[in-house]
Amino acid sequence: MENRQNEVTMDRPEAKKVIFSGVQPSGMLTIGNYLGSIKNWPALQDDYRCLYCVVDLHAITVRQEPAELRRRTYETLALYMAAGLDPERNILFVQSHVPAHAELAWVLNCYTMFGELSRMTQFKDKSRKYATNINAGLFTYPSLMAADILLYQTDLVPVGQDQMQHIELTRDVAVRFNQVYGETFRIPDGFVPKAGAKIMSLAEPEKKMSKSDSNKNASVYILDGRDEIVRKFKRAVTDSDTVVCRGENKGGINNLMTIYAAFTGKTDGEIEREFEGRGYGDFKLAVGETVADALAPVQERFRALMADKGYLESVMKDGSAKAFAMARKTLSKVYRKVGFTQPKV
Ligand code: AQP
Repeated sequence: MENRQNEVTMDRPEAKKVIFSGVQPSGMLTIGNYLGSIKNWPALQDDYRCLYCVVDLHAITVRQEPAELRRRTYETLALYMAAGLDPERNILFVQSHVPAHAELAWVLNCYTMFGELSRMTQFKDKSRKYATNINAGLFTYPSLMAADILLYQTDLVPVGQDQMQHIELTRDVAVRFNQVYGETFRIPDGFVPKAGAKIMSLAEPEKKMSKSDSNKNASVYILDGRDEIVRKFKRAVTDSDTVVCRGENKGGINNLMTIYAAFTGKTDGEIEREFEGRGYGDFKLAVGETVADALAPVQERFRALMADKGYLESVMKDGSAKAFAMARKTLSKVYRKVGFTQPKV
């Protein structure tokens, strides 16, 4: 979908469109995060100006153990690179290293309606899941996400299906701000991958696979060992049918077909033919082995990167300096438009 408004009034000198996305370091990343987001990013690095952020500010909307949050921040950045992102061709950084995210989020909070935030599915889900900690940050999470995106005059936001509602809200807030103050933000489009847009839990296939699921058998983590991966797929909840094909009331098999298709590029028809006359057991084993094979090189690169913390820190530093330079321009423009005075230096 193209934006006429962007085409007409928000031309930028650089030719490449801007892509922004991120992952919360709120747990070990799952194959849901992998298929819905980071696996798709390296293919974009030559044709777009790409920024990928480890969104630690978002992560604390749910209680985190500080030492673990720090470790997961490094791990998430290392996984970005292990999945194929080159820090020379992408801006890779940590959200809290660029204060403009929190600063713009505050301004956008004042242009986002209580009713809009109340309708967000993620807020409703997380309020149920963390009933004793329904904090204001959890509620205003989408305003921070809007700030992340709008700061960089982003054109496209690659995300899993679950985040599309937040992208819609980002667009609404940007349009509202532009209507009041004149053209300030580009209006971004979200886009979801064809395969792997929504990977479901292996234990409860009606629920999304999540890194923070307390049932460790429900999620396959990118860093799970081969045996662990195969074991989890063998235990995956299916149904009483025996034929490998999609169908109503076959949520578990539908999900395994989605995962298998995303890792192999095979169509549903090809998968059905491959497993014709064979039971679910064979299919589950094949999915497990395929996923383990595909993740092995990512895990190897991850381990090498984690062994060099100094290098990861240099990537963070370089990335945040580049991100800051872009973010500062948008933030100054916003501050000027809303009527803030600029300090004299
Ligand atoms: N199950 C999924 N299938 C496909 N894509 C998914 N994503 C998340 N889960 C799936 C995509 O991963 C990116 C990063 O997500 P996030 O860390 O910002 O937060 P999330 O969507 O809330 O992911 P989780 O794993 O469920 O985290 P927790 O448990 O901490 O809430 C996004 O592009 C998302 O769409």
